[in-house]
Amino acid sequence: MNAYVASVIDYVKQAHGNEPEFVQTVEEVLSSVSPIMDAHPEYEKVDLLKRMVEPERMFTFRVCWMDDKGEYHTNRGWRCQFNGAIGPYKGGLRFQKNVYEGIIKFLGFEQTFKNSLTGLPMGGAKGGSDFDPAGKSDAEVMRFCQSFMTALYRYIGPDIDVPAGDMGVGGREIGYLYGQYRRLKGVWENGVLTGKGMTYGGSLIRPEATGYGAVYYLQEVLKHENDTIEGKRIAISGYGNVAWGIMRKATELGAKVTYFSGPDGYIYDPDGVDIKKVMDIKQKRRARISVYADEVPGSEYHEGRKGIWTLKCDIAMPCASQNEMDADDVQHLIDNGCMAVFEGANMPLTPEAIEKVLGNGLLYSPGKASNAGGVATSGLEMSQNSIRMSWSFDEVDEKLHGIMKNIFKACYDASVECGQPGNLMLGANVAGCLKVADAMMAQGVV
Ligand code: 2IT
Repeated sequence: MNAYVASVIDYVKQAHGNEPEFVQTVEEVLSSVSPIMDAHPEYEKVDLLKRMVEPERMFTFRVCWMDDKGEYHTNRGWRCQFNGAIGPYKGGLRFQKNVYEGIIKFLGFEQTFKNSLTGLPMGGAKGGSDFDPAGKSDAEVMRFCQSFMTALYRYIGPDIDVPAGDMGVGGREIGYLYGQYRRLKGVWENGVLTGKGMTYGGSLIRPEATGYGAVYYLQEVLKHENDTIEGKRIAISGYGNVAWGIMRKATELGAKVTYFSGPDGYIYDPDGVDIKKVMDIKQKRRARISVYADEVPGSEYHEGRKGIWTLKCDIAMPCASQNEMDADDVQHLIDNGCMAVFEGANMPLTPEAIEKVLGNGLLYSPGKASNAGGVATSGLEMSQNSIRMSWSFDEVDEKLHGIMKNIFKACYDASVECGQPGNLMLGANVAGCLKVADAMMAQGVV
C-alpha cells in the first residue's frame, strides 16, 4: 500500500478509534485509491487525504419534545456536512436508536463519493438522531420533527445543505420537517428537502428510486456478462423503500422475489412477493413483517433475520443496514450457488464478507454505486424545484436509468484503468473519489 495512504488510515484509526463504522469505510475507500496516490504525488503534497477524511463541519444539537402523555424527552441530533467541493451538501437523515457520531460520519463519507458518482452537483452530508420512531404516534413524530428542524433550519437551505430521508425518515417525517422549515423561514424554499410529497414539490419515482436504480445497475452488470435478470431468484433483506423498489422493478423485468426479511425474521412467499401488501404493512401500518404471513395465504414467516441468506438464490441484495452480512452468510450463499451480491443498503457487508465475495469470483457492487439511484433522483427533485416544474414519470425514469448506466460505465472504466477489470468496488471508490479530489485541488487549501 502507498505509504501516504497507510499513514492517513493509521491516523483515522487513532483519532476515531471509538467510531468503528467510520474507520471501516475510510479504510475501504482509501485502500482502493492507493494506486492513484502512487500516480499522483501532487495530492500528497497538499495532504489532500487528511482533508478528505475530516468533515467540513458537524453539528450536534439537543432535540426535546413532549410525548402524548405529557412527558418530556431529550434526544440528540446531528448534521455532518462532510464535503461540499462539488455541490451543496446532500444526504439523508436517519432516525434510529443506535445512531451516534460514528454512524453519521460513516454515512456522510460514503455519501460524498456516491453523490460524486451520480454525475450531479451534490456534496456529501448526513444527519439524524437517536430518536426511536418505533411505536410513536403521528403527533409524537410531528412534535419531534418540529423540534429537530427548529435546531437545524438555520444551517440548511436549497443552495447550502439539502437533507432527505434515510432509515426512520420517510414521506411523513419529510412533510413535518418541511412544514416547520417553512414556518420558521417564512419563504417558499421547497428545494431545501427532498423526498417530499407530490402536492408540495416532490418528484415522481423518488420513493422507489433507490430500488429501481439498483435493478437498473444490476441489469447493466448482467448485460456486460452476457446475462439477463429474467428468471433470476433474488433474495432481499429489509422491507423499506429500497427493498420494495427492487421487488417491484425486478418482478416487472421477469425476476422472482420470493422472500424478504425484517429485523426479527423472514417471509417466504412461493407465489412471489405481494408488493402492495409489503408497502401497506411497512408504510401505512408500520407493523412487523410476520403480519404478512398472517394475511397472505400460502406464505410463511420464519424467525431469525439471518435465515434469508441460507436459502437458494441467484442474487443477494442486502438492503437493511450496515454490517448485516458477514463471511459466514456469504459462505452459505456460495454453497447455494449464488452468483452476485449487490448492496442496496450502505455498507451492509463486513470487510471479511467483501473479501470472501471477491475471492470467490462473485459479482459484487458496493452500495455507493448500486444504491445511488435514490440520491440521484433527489438531485432530479432539486432540479425540478429550481425550475418550478414537475417532470412526468417517464422523464424521471429515463433520466434515472441513464444515470445508473453512466455509473456502471464510470465504475467499470475505472476498474480497467486500475488493471482490475470488473472489480466494481475498486472502480466505484476510484471514480467517486477522483472527481471530489480534483474539485478540492482546483479550489485550493480550504
Ligand atoms: O443513503 C442515501 O443515499 C440516502 N439516504 C438518500 C439521500 C438523499 O439525499 O436522497
